[in-house]
Amino acid sequence: MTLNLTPQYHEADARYRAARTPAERLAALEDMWRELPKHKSSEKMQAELKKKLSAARKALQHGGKKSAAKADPFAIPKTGAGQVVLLGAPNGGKSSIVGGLTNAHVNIAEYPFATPLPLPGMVSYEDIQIQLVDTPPVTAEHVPPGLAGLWRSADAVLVVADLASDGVLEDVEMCLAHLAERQIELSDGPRTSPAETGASLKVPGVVLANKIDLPGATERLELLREFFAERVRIEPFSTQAAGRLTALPELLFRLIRVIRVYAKPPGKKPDMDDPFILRTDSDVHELARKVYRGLEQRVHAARLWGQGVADGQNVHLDHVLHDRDIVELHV
Ligand SMILES: Nc1nc2c(ncn2[C@@H]2O[C@H](COP(=O)(O)OP(=O)(O)OP(=O)(O)O)[C@@H](O)[C@H]2O)c(=O)[nH]1
Ligand SMILES: [Mg+2]
Repeated sequence: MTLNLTPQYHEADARYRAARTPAERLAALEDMWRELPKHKSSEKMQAELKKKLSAARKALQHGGKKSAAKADPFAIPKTGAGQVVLLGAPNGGKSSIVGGLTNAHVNIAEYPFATPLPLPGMVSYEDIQIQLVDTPPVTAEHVPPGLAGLWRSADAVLVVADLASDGVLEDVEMCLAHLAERQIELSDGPRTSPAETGASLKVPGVVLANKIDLPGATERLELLREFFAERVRIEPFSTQAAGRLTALPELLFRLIRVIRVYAKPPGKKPDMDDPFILRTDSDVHELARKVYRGLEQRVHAARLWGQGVADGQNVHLDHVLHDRDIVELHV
């Protein structure tokens, strides 16, 4: 019997193969484990995966005991609903964006190359947190080692363009070229791995055209649109405009392409404080997997309160869920 592996499994497998640190390896393996169908015909794969998981956990513990100086500063373990990584030329405003939305102690400076290492912060969006990673700048000649690994494993990449700079077109071209050199493309759709497309890894991404508040910025924005609109979405932005800053978390949420689903025990109120985070287009099966972790076969029916159904309607387990759906799983 052939195993029906999900696209998410293949994507996690690709991440596992590309992983450079124990933390990345473990995160990818955990995703593979979650995605692997747990039935008789996958027993061999389950056993192999368990072995790899246990080795990866040991490697991580071992690594943790070694001197902290050896920890890879470019390995940023994912936390929250998704990880968005910034990318841009010096002085574009990357640290200002992370500083404006999170409590991370970023270094914002008028001079370039102010950020030497990646630094994550957590952005609040309604009832979830999204990880936003400040990064050191890239130039045509130099990409800090380890940064490409972050782009590859990110749930989304935000290219920060500096509308105050006459070189903004070249800078965006340079960022896209660094990605393309590593077979990474920014997409307006879902993340797709080379295993499925046979081509580049597609990572959701947007160009944030920053400093729209400055004179001359509108003209440069038009130029950016003229040159890049067919390849990537361009959003004007300013860290100096409160309205634009407060709108950014929603853009991040759309970019990472997840939905929030609330589980409701039969006969009880749903837990509205702690949503389950699923990829967009997930079905009830996937929720069952998250909730029951290996025992999801026990779920045989579901009722739904949410988009496109009557309250409490019975739905099939392959019913596709939407953001903010409430689901009662029956075992
Ligand atoms: N006018 C204006 N200035 C901004 C905006 N965003 C950032 N700046 C300024 O731009 C300069 C650079 O900001 P940073 O956030 O340090 O830029 P960065 O991209 O992190 O720079 P590196 O870490 O050196 O790559 C600082 O002087 C900021 O105050 C904006 O939206 N409008
Ligand atoms: Mg910086």
